[in-house]
Amino acid sequence: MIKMHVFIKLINLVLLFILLSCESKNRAVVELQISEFLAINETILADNYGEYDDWIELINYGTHPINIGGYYLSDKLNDSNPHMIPDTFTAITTINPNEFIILWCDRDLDQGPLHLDFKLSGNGESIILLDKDGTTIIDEYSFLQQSPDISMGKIGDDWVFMEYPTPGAAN
Ligand SMILES: [Ca+2]
Ligand SMILES: [Ca+2]
Repeated sequence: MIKMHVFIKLINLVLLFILLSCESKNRAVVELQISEFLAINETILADNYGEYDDWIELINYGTHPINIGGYYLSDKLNDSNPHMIPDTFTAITTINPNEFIILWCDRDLDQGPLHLDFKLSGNGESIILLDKDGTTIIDEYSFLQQSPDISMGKIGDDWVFMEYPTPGAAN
């Protein structure tokens, strides 16, 4: 009788272990988030070519460096041809824990690996960050009409307008 009791406990433990392993697999995420963007940039920040182009800020909220080379971004849901960040510029495309990276939405692909093949519409659209398979969504945000030099940033779980944008720094 006691042996059976121990056996059942053991089975329960095994089942719990299997359940927990499955759950952690389902929850596996890339610890990247879209943290801020500016769709109408007039005077806030210029790129490496002195151009006030639209920008997106990503944060690595994990505890390890993440190379965003090989990940995809798009301004459309279900984009069959999203833009892949080049994966041969590790030093430029790696974000350290709790740090940020600025991606330029300017279609100036000859200006470096942090320049994307789309611009942001001030009338509103979406920003989608995709995993290396080009289809799994890591993060996304759809926005409405924007104003010049006022960014939108994520504070906690909320997206808010930011009169004082903070590209490359915490919101
Ligand atoms: Ca540019
Ligand atoms: Ca920021």
